[in-house]
Amino acid sequence: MLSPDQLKLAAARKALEFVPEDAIIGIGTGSTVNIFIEELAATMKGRIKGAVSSSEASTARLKAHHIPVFDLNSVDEIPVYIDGADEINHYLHMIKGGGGALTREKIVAAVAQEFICIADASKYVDVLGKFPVPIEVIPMARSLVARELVKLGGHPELRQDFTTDNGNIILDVYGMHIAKPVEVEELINHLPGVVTCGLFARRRADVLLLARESGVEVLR
Ligand code: ABF
Repeated sequence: MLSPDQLKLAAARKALEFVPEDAIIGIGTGSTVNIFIEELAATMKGRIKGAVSSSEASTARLKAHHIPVFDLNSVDEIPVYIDGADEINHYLHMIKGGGGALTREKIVAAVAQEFICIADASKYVDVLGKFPVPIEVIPMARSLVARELVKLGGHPELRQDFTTDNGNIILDVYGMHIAKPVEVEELINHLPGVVTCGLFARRRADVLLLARESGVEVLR
């Protein structure tokens, strides 16, 4: 039986096949992406121009491997964005942000032509919502947003001792019934004080590289 890290490695290696040469690619955040960065550095370092990163943590890891990191504002196009997910459904809608980098992830994903999600089979679900939905909130709006989320049927909890790369807080919302991810994403994103929520439904993944015991499935 393969370990979780072996499954992540299998998905990460498969993702290398989607990386175009000489391009600036988007890089997400998390333990699966960390493995991807190691593989990228080992096999393709000189063959890409560099990366746009979705977090300080990934930036540090890329720089440690001497992979050039570009400011998104200086980049016109990103052919592929490689990132993990906390949950992903059959329509390739995702919950992301367990690592707290959801806003920058959503920004880079919005620029990318193709979003490649790398995940092991434990992340693949019929209905999103068992994993709490992370929401980045401007600190002064914490109570207001929490009250509104309760009205939407959620149970928000402040992520303790955590500040995002943008200086904000995270509310993790438990118990949301997410039958219609696009609608729920829009409802939450319209609350004043919300920077963005960790539902990636309006901009879903284009390709899911799903690592199973039997191999990596490519789902579109
Ligand atoms: C990131 O990857 C996050 O949005 C999500 O929280 C995380 C999944 O992490 P891991 O690969 O460690 O399971 O993109």
